[in-house]
Amino acid sequence: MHVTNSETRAGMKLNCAICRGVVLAFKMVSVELITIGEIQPREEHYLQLEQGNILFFPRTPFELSEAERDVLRATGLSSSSHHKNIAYRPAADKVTGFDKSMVRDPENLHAVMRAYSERVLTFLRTLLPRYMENCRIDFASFRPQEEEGRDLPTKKRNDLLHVDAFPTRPTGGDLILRVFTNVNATKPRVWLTSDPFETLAQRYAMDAGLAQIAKPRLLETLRFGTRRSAYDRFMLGFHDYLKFNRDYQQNCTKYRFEFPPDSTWMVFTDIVPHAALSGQFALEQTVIVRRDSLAREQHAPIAILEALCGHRLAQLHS
Ligand SMILES: O=C(O)CCC(=O)C(=O)O
Ligand SMILES: [Fe+2]
Repeated sequence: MHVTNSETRAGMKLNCAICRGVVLAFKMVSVELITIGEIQPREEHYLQLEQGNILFFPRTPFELSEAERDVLRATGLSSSSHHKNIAYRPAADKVTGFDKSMVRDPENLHAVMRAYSERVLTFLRTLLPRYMENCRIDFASFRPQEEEGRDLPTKKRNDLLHVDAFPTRPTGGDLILRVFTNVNATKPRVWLTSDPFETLAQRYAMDAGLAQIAKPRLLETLRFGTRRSAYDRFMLGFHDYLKFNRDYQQNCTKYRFEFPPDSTWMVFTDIVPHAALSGQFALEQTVIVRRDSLAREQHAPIAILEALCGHRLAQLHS
């Protein structure tokens, strides 16, 4: 069964704060939840994701037992911790970012995070095989803190709209696909999103310094080394630019989504501006998707930026 979006809205009490979308000269752009009932690779799943929609599974489509969820819900982050989340690194099979005094059973936590990571990846290989063929497997994370009222510096705040860019893992123009699962027993995870990257870039990329970054200078090469492409420098700056931009935060079009307990959703978090307003206990796995695996390469943020500034911003990974 493939459920349409209007059914999604009725079925999950979807809450849209401002659902008008933005009327561009030629098209309407808005972020939608696309509810998936059937786990089969379909062309439209790729296209929906690349157009800036969220693939939504009302029930988590892979195993995650109550006992495993209990292990997670018994895990905290110390308030003094400088880590935002607990991370799992699949390549090293290591969990980092937790305070031993807060975790009753580190071995169990490790086992649950490894199992989550493996199950998400197996599931993605079935649902989106073309993306997975040449992808890079990034970290998984567990988010044990209540998002509402967190006291974080502006750059690290989750409740401000942003597109993702990782300071320690530049993508070189490839895309950040993230899968989230709400393991809270009773509370939804509440997100705001806004119109996708193309609309955002047309409005703000030049103001955020795209033209200057597109022509790298010697000083910047020395500062960042040659590993960080112009694209990655722009995206890192753009993440902060958006969080500090009052006009954007206050006036952009906003869509509010409530992801209920036991739901799973996936989204390109560098295409879709997002903010987590409230919710506690979410799991997440990140995959870096090569831009030449997309159904339409012109959907990649790098292609949108290159068209805007007229310069190459990174070489394709070999
Ligand atoms: O934890 C969430 O729901 C999303 C937070 C976020 O935007 C991020 O980790 O980049
Ligand atoms: Fe984010």
